[in-house]
Amino acid sequence: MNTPIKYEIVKRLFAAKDKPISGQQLADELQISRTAVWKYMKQLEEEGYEFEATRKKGYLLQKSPDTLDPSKIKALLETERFGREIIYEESLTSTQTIAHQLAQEGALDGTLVICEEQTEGRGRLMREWKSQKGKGIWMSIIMRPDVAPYQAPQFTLVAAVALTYAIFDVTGVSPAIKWPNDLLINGMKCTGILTEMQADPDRVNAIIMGIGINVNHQQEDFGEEIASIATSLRISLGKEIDRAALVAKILYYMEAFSKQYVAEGFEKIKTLWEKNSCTIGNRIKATTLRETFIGKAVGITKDGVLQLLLDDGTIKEIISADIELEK
Ligand code: BT5
Repeated sequence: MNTPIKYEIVKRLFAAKDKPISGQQLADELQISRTAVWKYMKQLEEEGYEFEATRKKGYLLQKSPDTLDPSKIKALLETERFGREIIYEESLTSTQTIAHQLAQEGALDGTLVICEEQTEGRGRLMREWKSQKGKGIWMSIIMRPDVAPYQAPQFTLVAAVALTYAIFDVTGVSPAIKWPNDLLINGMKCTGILTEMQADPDRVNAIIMGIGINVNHQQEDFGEEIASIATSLRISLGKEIDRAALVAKILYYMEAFSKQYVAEGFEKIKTLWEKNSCTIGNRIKATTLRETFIGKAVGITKDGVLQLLLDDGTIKEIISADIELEK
């Protein structure tokens, strides 16, 4: 699908950030007349875009409507493969469930499944993930890296690093990574990651990378169940965020960091992860399916396993758990 010209204009306005672009430059680059540019700008204004337009300097983007229109996401992409195929629906049960089906049917590496609302969004261990309509980013990426099944869990940490970078680029907010799969702002959860896979004994066929981000929620949008633990990017930033621009950046960093992980191993990701983590260095309680351990989180291994220094001086390696800060 070719990108509609209006989104080619949006792409250039986003890329220009706070520098205006002249109508003549847009006309030249897109090989259309000045009048055509003007007509597209009117069309965009009708859709909710706002520009500051000065005769001498040109157009400066002031506000863009918060839509997840796949043409808009595609216009903002800086990737080779990720997001080149997009399945977008108003409402889905869970983007994970749909992505699993599509992966089984042979969907390409980088295929994105995204929606405005999930009716059966889920977290780990089949916990519920609240996915309110039009407020967040509820998406799954089908990835087909050439790795063995034991390397799949590290993709949760790859995603955590990628998301931290993307969120910072688009909003200036720096979330902290809580091992293994949460991003927090001021101790409250704004993002959850769910990594699942389809594999043969020695080879991964697909990783289904589920990402849920509370983006434009206001405090009253969170129901009673999660009001005391959840936050959004908007609450932190104090203004609305363009979700399509954030999705495009996430795809960019996900592609870049997973490529780096596959080509060079986990070491660099591990360093970035530890730098942005709020887990390492703290005394925590880790609850696994069977037991509870208390100790100081001293690091992660090259496989992404959490190392806990217990009070008896031994190191306990935790593969999977829920963790809480311990006073
Ligand atoms: C997670 O699980 O944090 C992974 C969440 C992954 C969600 C995405 S959305 C797109 C894709 N499609 C899906 O169906 N899922 C993925 P976990 O660590 O188990 O945390 C779940 C817990 O987080 C719940 O038990 C609640 O306490 C809390 N929670 C639920 N919804 C939340 C929200 N919107 N914001 C913050 N916390 C929430």
